[in-house]
Amino acid sequence: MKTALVLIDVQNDFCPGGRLAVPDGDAVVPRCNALARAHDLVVLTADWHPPGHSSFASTHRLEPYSTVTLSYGEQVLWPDHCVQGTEGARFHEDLDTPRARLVVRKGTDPAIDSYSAFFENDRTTSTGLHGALQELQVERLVLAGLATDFCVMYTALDARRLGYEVEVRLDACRAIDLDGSLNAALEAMGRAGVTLSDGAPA
Ligand code: VGL
Ligand code: ZN
Repeated sequence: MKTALVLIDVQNDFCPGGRLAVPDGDAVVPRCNALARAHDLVVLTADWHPPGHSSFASTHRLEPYSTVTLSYGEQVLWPDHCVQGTEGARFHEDLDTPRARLVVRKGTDPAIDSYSAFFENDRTTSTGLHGALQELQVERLVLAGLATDFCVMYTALDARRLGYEVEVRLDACRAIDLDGSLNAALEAMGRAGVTLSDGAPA
């Protein structure tokens, strides 16, 4: 079965010192590099927002981590992060994936956030990744990166819905963990039939 490794949002703003730093986020970098060396097909995703994006608290003059209702439903508001073309939006400088074949940028529509690498948060706007993976005859995905409880989880759940076998390498992920969101994410992924692994031999 053909497998793709998808490395999610290993960007400066999600690492210590970044605008939406995930605790210990940079710990995933060497682990993602090792995974990339072990896979033939590597896909990178990048959160890539225009300035004034609707997921930014500053756009609504509200506090970060509050929520608002947008056209597609409830949306958590974040500090400004991963603004197109900025240093914070670049991949971590130690991410070493020279053979990566596809880069998927998401969250580019000012009005719609996108946690999943497949569909934006309106659940219908496609990023194009599924089509690309289908053309490459990929049936199984290995996921790692940031953050376990947002972009990794939404990508994993959409991938299951689309019919992929999915393994999330928890040792190569780190979480934001807002109000128990990490535990909720692990449960949701388990229920959806995602294999949660830590890289130890089975
Ligand atoms: C992410 C919050 C906002 C993520 C992206 O990559 O998990 N989280 N934008
Ligand atoms: Zn974002």
